[in-house]
Amino acid sequence: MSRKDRIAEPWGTRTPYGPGQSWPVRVDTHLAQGVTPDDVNRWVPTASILHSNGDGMDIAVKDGRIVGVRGRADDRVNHGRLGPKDLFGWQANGSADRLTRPLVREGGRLVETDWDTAMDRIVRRTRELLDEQGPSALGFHTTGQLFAEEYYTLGVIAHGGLGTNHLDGNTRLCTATAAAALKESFGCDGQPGSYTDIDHADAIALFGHNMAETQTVLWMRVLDRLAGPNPPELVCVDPRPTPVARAARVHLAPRPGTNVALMNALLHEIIANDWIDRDYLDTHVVGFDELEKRVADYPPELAARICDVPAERIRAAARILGTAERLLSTVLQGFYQAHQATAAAVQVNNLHLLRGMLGKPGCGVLQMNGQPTAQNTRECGADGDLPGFRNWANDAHVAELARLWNVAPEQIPHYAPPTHLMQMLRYVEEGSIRLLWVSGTNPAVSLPELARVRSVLSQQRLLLVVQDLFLTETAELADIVLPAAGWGEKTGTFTNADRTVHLSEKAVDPPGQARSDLDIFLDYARRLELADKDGQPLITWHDPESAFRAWQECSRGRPCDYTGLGYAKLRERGGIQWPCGDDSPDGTERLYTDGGFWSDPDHCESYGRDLITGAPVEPVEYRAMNPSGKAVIKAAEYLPAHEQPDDEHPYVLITGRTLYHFHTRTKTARAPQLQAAAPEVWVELSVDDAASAGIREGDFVEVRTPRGSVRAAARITEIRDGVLFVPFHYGYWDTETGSEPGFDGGRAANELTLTDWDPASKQPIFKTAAAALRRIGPGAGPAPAPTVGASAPAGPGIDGTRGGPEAEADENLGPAREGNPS
Ligand SMILES: Nc1nc2c(c(=O)[nH]1)N[C@H]1C(S)=C(S)[C@@H](COP(=O)(O)OP(=O)(O)OC[C@H]3O[C@@H](n4cnc5c(=O)[nH]c(N)nc54)[C@H](O)[C@@H]3O)O[C@H]1N2
Ligand SMILES: Nc1nc2c(c(=O)[nH]1)N[C@H]1C(S)=C(S)[C@@H](COP(=O)(O)OP(=O)(O)OC[C@H]3O[C@@H](n4cnc5c(=O)[nH]c(N)nc54)[C@H](O)[C@@H]3O)O[C@H]1N2
Ligand SMILES: [Mo]
Repeated sequence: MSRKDRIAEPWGTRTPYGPGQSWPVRVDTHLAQGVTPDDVNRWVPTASILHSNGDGMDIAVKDGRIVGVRGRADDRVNHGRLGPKDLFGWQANGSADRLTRPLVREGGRLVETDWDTAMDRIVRRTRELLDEQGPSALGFHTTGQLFAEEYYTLGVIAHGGLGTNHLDGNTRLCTATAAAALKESFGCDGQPGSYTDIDHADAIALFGHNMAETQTVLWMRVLDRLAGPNPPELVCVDPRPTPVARAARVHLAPRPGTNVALMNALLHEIIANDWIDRDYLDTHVVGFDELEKRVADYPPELAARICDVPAERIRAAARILGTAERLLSTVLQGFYQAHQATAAAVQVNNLHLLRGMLGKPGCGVLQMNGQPTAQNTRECGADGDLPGFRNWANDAHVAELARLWNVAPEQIPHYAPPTHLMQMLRYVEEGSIRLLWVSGTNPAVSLPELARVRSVLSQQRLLLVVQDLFLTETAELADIVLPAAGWGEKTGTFTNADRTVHLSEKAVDPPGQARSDLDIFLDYARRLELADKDGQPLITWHDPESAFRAWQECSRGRPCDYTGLGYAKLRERGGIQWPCGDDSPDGTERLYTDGGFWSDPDHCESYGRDLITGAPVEPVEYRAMNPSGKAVIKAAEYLPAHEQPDDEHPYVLITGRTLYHFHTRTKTARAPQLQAAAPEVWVELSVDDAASAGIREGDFVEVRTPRGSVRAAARITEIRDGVLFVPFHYGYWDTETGSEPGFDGGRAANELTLTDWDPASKQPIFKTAAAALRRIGPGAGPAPAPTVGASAPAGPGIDGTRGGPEAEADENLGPAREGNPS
């Protein structure tokens, strides 16, 4: 057993291992000051909720309160480890400023009320709008942070009960592109690979993914391989000096927004050197010829000019990707939050198809998720898809759902793809959506172009319902605020990025009158008397387990088959990967092991889209292109980002994350160790840019775009020249001004970002905008940015980020065993 300051050392102690060996166990525990393991009354199983990794953990309960957490040694995902956000973030549950009663707006102010009053107002307005305008007046904006049971219930209410097409999640901002890219290439959502591919890979490529800071436990697995015998070679594609970039054999730091040009050059090299698996392509894939023609136009020298990366380095990366025997790739927001998001992400799938590297140990693609339960938002049909990965454009799929729900097929909107979030916002702006119900997300900080978002959400004619744990910036704009129970206070299941399903059990009661999201949605359906076509209640379940059973039934025979899972099995066995049905009672480690895909025209989730225009492919067209259900290679030309730097706005602005905070900080700012590690917003810029602008470390600066401005302290790093980075975690709830910027400028990165999205996935572009930078004056010492991670200062002389005794966690290394060389 050892104790470590896990703010200063986020990844903890190394436990090296070699290829094909099993990852050694290390159990991480953090308990509140003064609490010992003997004091703990119960350990309640769950999984981590502050990223998509799905680390198995137990919540320590003492006297009805959460007092700490411990990783689960036997969990397939983390083998006992936890990251800093999970070790400390649970403290937010017990925060004194949790919402405990419903609030309604009276005379301009939010005042406390009871559940009947709040729910009756929502139900009355719903009825009025249905009568006056029909279901298109109702919109739902949900999240990637509830449980499967809750999404499924919301999906049935919206699609089957109300008949509105306007249901989407913040997953649109997050992993819409992951889903879109998987659908384009394999006909269906669902990660081909598994985290265990890290144990086998001899090369790992991370495309726009700062795994070290955003999936700390998965990065521990990579670090342990790097510290062991025969380590894998890493390729990193990221304009910032992330820990991934520092650990990489080859780091490509492209100009933001140029991923497609870079990918095309990498594929050009792979084809030119004949590093391709012709048998695999002939048997299992369509579309190779088009790709070959397309990438012929992208020699490394061309990409080198577009991306401003040395051609030799592109060749070096291509050699690793092209000659690896077991290649694992991961893709995340550096690719997804861009103007050619799907086009770029699909090229990573193409790389694996070219090399026949799918469905074998070490050969996976992880089109990553970000949020803990984003996979469920997508599966359960709460994000702009129909549940069970059903195809809205396939009448047989809609009929199947109609049978399951006992409603008429016409009741389920399928005249067009479900409305994407940015379009919903437009409908609110124009006044056709009059009731917007926001659950588990904070759009007044997380959506692009916040000045517009605030004005859209605060319109008089809109009834805005916000269901949250805290009075967020969005809740402050609401007409009705519903207090929700969170993780640890309710039971349900959720699925991580490698398809591992965990049961998360209720450990403690929610505060005050807060209720689970499931109970709130069920109550709404009951009060509205939503009925099936025989006049019976549409919703036939009443609690988490019965909701899960209904969802299992919906998933039957579909790629995400849950029928072999159940609460009892999940309790007994911990995390299990779907599909899990009659043929696969133990779950499924890797998809597509036999080169068979779910892309058959009758079976597939989507017929795909044109990557450049986003236009949906017609069913007949798809049938002609892919009659026998093979994987699909789609090529794309590079197009420049829409907003380019000019004299007035000479920098490219990108936004993203730091290790210590989660999103809009509603949880992590309420955990003292995490908040202290990254207390205020900052802006990163390069050594040369700082020198030419006369800016020194810690100076107070203003970043401005045509949308707005942010004021922050400058952190000088090894980021590439011409690029500014602002973390998007800092809104206004913990400032004097509340929901809006102060008189001297903003703090939220999204004051700066633009209203624009990828044509295929409709995911907004958070990672390219043209910006100006101006020095305002000296700061009070170095910027408040962590020294750990991508925000590490370029020069010496700045104290390292530490947590001190309060941030210590126990690390219990498992017994040395085979596979553990130390
Ligand atoms: N600590 C922490 N962890 C989290 C979260 C969190 O808020 N905090 N959120 C979770 C969620 S929901 C998500 S979606 C994930 C996101 O996880 P990541 O995608 O890893 O995080 P980001 O910081 O948004 O972006 C990743 C990288 O993209 C790079 N990038 C920017 N522009 C470009 C470009 O044009 N090309 C390339 N190749 N790279 C570019 C940035 O420099 C950045 O390092 O993290 C999850 N985990
Ligand atoms: N500029 C910029 N903007 C971005 C990004 C970026 O990289 N740059 N990333 C985007 C991405 S990937 C994401 S995922 C989004 C995240 O953006 P948001 O979803 O807006 O951010 P969160 O802070 O996670 O908001 C979740 C809310 O749900 C509440 N909550 C937590 N658990 C529960 C629960 O069980 N029930 C209910 N009802 N509420 C709950 C929390 O208190 C919080 O207010 O931001 C996006 N916006
Ligand atoms: Mo996300």
